[in-house]
Amino acid sequence: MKKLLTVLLLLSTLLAACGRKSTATPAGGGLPADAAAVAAERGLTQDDIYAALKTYTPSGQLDPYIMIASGGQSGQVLVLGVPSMRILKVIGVFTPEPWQGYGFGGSGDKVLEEGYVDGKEIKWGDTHHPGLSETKGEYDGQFAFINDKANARLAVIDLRDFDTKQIIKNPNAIVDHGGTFVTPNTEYVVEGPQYATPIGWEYAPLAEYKDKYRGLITFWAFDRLKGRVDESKSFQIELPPYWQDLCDAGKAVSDGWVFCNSFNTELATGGAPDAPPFEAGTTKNDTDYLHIINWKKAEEVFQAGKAETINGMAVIRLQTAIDEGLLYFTPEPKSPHGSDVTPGGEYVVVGGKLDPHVTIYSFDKIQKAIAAGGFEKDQYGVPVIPLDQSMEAQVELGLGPLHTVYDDKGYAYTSLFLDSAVARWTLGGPYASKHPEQPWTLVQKLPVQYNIGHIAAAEGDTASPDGQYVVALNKWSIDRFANVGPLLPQNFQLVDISQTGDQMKVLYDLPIGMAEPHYAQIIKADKLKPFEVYPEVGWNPDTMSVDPNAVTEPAQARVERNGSTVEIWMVVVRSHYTPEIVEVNQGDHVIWHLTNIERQRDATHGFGLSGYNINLSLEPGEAQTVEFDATQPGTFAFFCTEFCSALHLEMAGYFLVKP
Ligand code: K7E
Ligand code: CUA
Repeated sequence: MKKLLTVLLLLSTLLAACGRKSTATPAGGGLPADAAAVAAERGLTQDDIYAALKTYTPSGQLDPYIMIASGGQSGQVLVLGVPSMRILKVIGVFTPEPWQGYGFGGSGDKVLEEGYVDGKEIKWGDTHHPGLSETKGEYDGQFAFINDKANARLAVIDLRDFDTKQIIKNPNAIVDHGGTFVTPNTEYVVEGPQYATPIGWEYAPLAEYKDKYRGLITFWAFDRLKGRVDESKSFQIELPPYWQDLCDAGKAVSDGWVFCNSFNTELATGGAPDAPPFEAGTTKNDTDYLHIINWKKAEEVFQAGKAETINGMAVIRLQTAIDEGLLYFTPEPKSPHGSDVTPGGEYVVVGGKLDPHVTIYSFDKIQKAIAAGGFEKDQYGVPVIPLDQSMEAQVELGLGPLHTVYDDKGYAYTSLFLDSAVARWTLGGPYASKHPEQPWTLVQKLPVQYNIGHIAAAEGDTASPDGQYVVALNKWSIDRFANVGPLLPQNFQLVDISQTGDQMKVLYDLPIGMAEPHYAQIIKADKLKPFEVYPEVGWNPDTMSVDPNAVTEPAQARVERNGSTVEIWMVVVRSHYTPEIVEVNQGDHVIWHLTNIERQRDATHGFGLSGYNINLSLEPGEAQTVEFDATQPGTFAFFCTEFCSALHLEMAGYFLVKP
């Protein structure tokens, strides 16, 4: 509040100096007269004015943070500015996206085809957890990854052009969840499982659940130079058919390890009314198992050839994982969700949907317990570390704790789904000196609107979180926005965490009216170095190099016929396509190369071809190739779909297909 008053004081002094009258009013408390009048007229409180000042971003001013958010059932990824909460981009990932011309004839088609399941097109995805690439545990701004829970797929987005470059279908899983997250140097992008199926999802009756169904965690090796996952260097670990849920990678002291919560250690198979329904069957036990996985050792085991190849993918069998000491369990209460490693890697925090506590595990204690050995085993033979040997603390927060993120002040923030609140609580150990409160205690519960799922913090999953903002990703919005029918938007709420103690405040509501996002990561904007225009004319965004078929000036544009193949080299620049008229015979095979030779920022042209489902976005410098058979005879128009100039409507041509 002190800061606010200083700002307001400064404002009124400035305005007074300009010869304008400034009168304090109860609503505005030192606001200049006209601003105070607006505040009074709109019924704004001091808190509202504070929130406005914290989020208002004047035209042309840029946000200090960029949020990469899941796009849920749209299969896409959202890019937002923080704190303005302006949506900057929607990236087509698992589904075609017309604005970017993604999936309508250009290079995006190839990427989407990589995501086909058994050769069949999948028309949707359900993105859950974006993961930014890291170097030494810090976001490096190079790549973003995201999973498709619905079909067990993973996508790679290159942050040089915010374009999806690769989709991988997991050959052994049909559904996933606990991904994506990266190891501290992005050695691996990890995809955790969810609903167990037989490996390769072949048919097996539920009566054989215990023997045939399995969980499967995948370590996708990432080749940074190529900007692609290298499947030949990737491996999986077979897990018991407990429903593994959320995972996180260890860092610093716990680098080399991965932690996944799970539920359904009951091995429930549903089937009400003859058997308990899933929601009862999977919550019978008071505890499930936190999975503690040694990925560095698993990598050695894989490289030593101790994995089996299943559907072309290396799988470390469960028995091998046990024998080699790759997998340990420790109990976690109750109906767990979330698994979040602290910035220094010392602790793992797990929420329990049906337990009012978060449970904090000590990596150090876990290591000591593993060294001492002598554990009981679970029914599959996996060693179980007793809770009193792994747990550091429990903090009672309230109802429905799910996910936890961190800041720079030694606080943790946990989403409380049932309480609809963000809980701020204190970390202990090396973090205790950073805050004035007792370690491991609840500091504040801030109501949010409503039913918060994930929570995201500025630089929150790094070794050094920032601590200005968290964003509550609320599942319900109920009364927050104008009624637009029974399907309501989600609500992203920006929360100010810049002050210590119980001073968290909700600053801003952003309705998300296109799907239910799950998770987001927030990166410092200056870590991103995207292209302003493609670096050279003729740039192929797939190979990230100049395309051999690019043409750089209108003189090179041409049409060549070779038998029944017609090849076109087209130049695209304001406000003209060269050539403007293309005539082929019905049945000809058409290969159409287009190059946007513009060098000015924002000078994007589209290329829409009526009747042929072809639609490209050609950003400055970009080259694309479309290939198709001219099966439909007739007269077709192609035209620019971006209003690029005063003569944009004239940027058009005819495609004539002679019967
Ligand atoms: Cu990360 Cu929504 Cu997939 Cu929790 S899940 S809320
Ligand atoms: Cu080019 Cu409109």
